[in-house]
Formats: sequence, C-alpha cells, structure tokens
Amino acid sequence: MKKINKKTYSGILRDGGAGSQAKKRFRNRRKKLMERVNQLIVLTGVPYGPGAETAWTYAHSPTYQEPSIMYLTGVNQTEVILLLDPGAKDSDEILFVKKKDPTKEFWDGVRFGVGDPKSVAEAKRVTGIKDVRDVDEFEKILKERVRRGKRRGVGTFWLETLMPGKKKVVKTDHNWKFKKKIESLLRKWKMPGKAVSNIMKDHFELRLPLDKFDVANTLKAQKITGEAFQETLKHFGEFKNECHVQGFIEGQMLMKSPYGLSFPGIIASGSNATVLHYMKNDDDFSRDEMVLLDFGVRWMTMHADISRTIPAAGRFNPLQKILYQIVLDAQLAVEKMARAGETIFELNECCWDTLNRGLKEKFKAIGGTYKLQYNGRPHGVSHLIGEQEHDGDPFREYLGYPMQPGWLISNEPGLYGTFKLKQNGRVYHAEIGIRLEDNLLITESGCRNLSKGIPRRIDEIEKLMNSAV
Ligand SMILES: [Mn+2]
Repeated sequence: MKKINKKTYSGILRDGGAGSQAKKRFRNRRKKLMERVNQLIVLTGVPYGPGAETAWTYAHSPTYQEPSIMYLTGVNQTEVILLLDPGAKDSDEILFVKKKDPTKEFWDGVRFGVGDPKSVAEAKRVTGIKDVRDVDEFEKILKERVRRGKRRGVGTFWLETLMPGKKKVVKTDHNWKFKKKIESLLRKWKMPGKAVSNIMKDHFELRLPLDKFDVANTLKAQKITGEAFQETLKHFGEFKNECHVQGFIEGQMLMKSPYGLSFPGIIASGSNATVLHYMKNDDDFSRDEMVLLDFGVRWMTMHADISRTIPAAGRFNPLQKILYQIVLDAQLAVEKMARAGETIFELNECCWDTLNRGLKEKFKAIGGTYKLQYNGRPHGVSHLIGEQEHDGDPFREYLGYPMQPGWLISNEPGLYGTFKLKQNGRVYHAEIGIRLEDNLLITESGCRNLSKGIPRRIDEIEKLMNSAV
C-alpha cells in the first residue's frame, strides 16, 4: 500500500501548480519587482490567521495570506516579512519567519520556522529565497540595509487611492500598520532623509496579468464550479429552501477542491435576489420563482466567480424568459467588446445601454411594465479577479485604465426590479433579480471566456433541469 505523507508543508505552501518550476517563478516575480522599484522593499504577511481576531469569522478559509506575499513567495502562514534589496551582494532577498514552535504546531500544524535546519532548508527550496531568518531580527537587519543604501528609502505596500486630484483614502489594514511601523523606526533611527514610499502601483501592474499557471488554475476552478452547477440543476427538484441549494452546490465544489470557496455563496430566491449581496440563504422558495446563484471555488490561489439565475420550476415562464434573455444579451455584448486597450468604464456603458435598450425594445414594446430598484446603474459590470476574488486596488481606480492582456475580469450584468407582463391571457407579476456572471481573460484581440463551459443559454438550463438523475 502506498504510504501517504502527512504533516507536510503542503497547506502552507501554494506553489501555483508550477511544481519544480515554482521557485523560479517566484524568483522571477521578485526580480521584476526589484528591477521596477529599484530600492529597498519590505512587505508584511498577515499578522494572524483565520478566526484569530474575530473568532471563527472566515475560519474556514484555507488560503489567508496577504496576496502580495502570496504572489511573491507562495508562503501561506502568519507573521512573515519579505525583504528585497536589489543589487545587494550578500543577499538580495530575505524571508523572515517565526521560530519553530512545537507547542503551537501541536495545535495548528506544521509551519516554516527558524531553529530547525530542515524547515529552513525546505523554506529555501520551495521559495527560492536563499536567506531565511528569524522575524525577531527584522528590525536590526532593516536598519543595516537602510543605513548602507544610497537610494531613496524604503518601499512597501499599502492600499490607497492614487488618482491625482482625488481625496486620499487608505485601507488601514495590516499593510498600513506595517508602513506606520517602518516610518516610526526611521524616525527613531534618526534617518529623516529616508522616506517610505508605496509600491502598490508597480506591484499590481506585475501581478494582475495572469501567467500560464494562473490561467490553468483558473480554468480548473471554472471546471469544478461548472460541474457543481450542472449537478445542482439536475437535482434542483429536490430543493425547497435556499440552504438546500447552498449545501449541495458548495459540497459539490468542496469535494473537488481543497482550496476552499472563492466566497460564501449567494443563493437568493424570488425578491431576495434584488439584494445584491444577500447572505441569509434561509428562505423557502416556490416553483414559480427564480433563484439567483452567485458562487465559485478556488483552485490554488485562483478563483471562479460565477452567477446564474434559474427558474425553480425547471422551465422559464414567459416573463422570466424575456427578462433573462435581455440580461444575457447585455452579457454577450460586453464579451464581444472586451479587449486590451478598452476600459472597464467603456464596458459598463456598453452593458447598461444594451440592457436598457433590451428592456424597451423587447419588454416594454410588447406591453410589459416595470419598476427598477435603482437609478441609473445597479452596479459595475466588471471587477478584476486574480490572487483575490476581487483583485486590484480596492478603490477600483483601475476601472479607468486601459485593460491589459492577461487581466481576468468578471462580466456580470444584472436586472433588479418588479416586472409585469400579460401573455396568452395570463398575468405574470413578480419582483425579480437576475444576474449572470462569467469570467473573461483579456487578450490583445479580444477576450477568452473562461466560463464558457458553464451552461447559461435558456435551452441548456432547461434541458439540464429536466434530465433524470
Ligand atoms: Mn463578481
């Protein structure tokens, strides 16, 4: 019988599926960042793991590292610091980790730690970083490196608005606290000429275009997510409550991926679907309602972020069918337009113009009436996806940047309101939310819909819902 190797570093190293090429891939990323920034850089990992600060919140998330550290090292554990010192002869890269602590490992499992030569050797082997030190030495080494450096100062990463002329807004998370700490150290050491600067823009420019491993991992996430959706459709007649759907679809996804969900799923029936980030998932639904599902799983550190809206009856009624097709047409229009050089702002225009035109020409024109639950636009049609399910700057200034080849974006038009239609002597009247979401990989000449294997056409959905299990 094959012996299964347990208690390994597998959960705390995300090698991106690159296997023996992983350390080269991480090293290349760090080298590119050093070339671009060309000054001393220090970056922090997360200070605590799932459930530590807000007890049990998100305690199930198996990948919790600060994404900038994840992208550059693959190391998924708390209290690490990465120092990059371009051109330094002794070591241009240092990874700081905690001391090996068997008592802590008894509770939480194995971690990279100094004081254990085997563990240090393993950390070096997988990350390609030749110098691994005790995190307690960080301040001492930083001081030496800052002092001898002829360059401007220290670069680090925090999230802030960069648009000129706009009010500065920052995220006061662990990155911000780390930046404040570096500033206070420079003051304490009386190095007023050395300033702390933000590498956020350079970092995102390198990180956001996915490489071939990221694309392969995203495709795997899409495949698992799509299979879970198809199984859910086949079993849909068995479900009476939103939680039945959630339990089933998430179980299907988690059985095929140890990397966790992209986010807790939204399963919203009937009028619940007009709440954009509905989270209760606890209502019964009737067969004449639609059910909106916003769901997805991770593979490695990549994500699927998918939405589908289906008729609980297994067949669309005339009102549902018309509205669904209007949303789908808007989604197809965005897909057709998406390409490098366009901006997400432009995709937005295209999306909501197409959708509103559809409402007029395909719904109002045949006697339909409606009241939308928003003025103008309900939400943006696209956000970036990458190391995080919502990646890129959280203030979304990237909406105005020309899209780059390799960017992964969502394509998620939605329609939310109360709709009424008389057809064949019957009146259909319902409060409905419909959202469809696929993930598009931007290329020079257009885009690749990585979610295209996940059924979305009316006939495909109906066929699956009516196929015998
Ligand atoms: Mn999304």
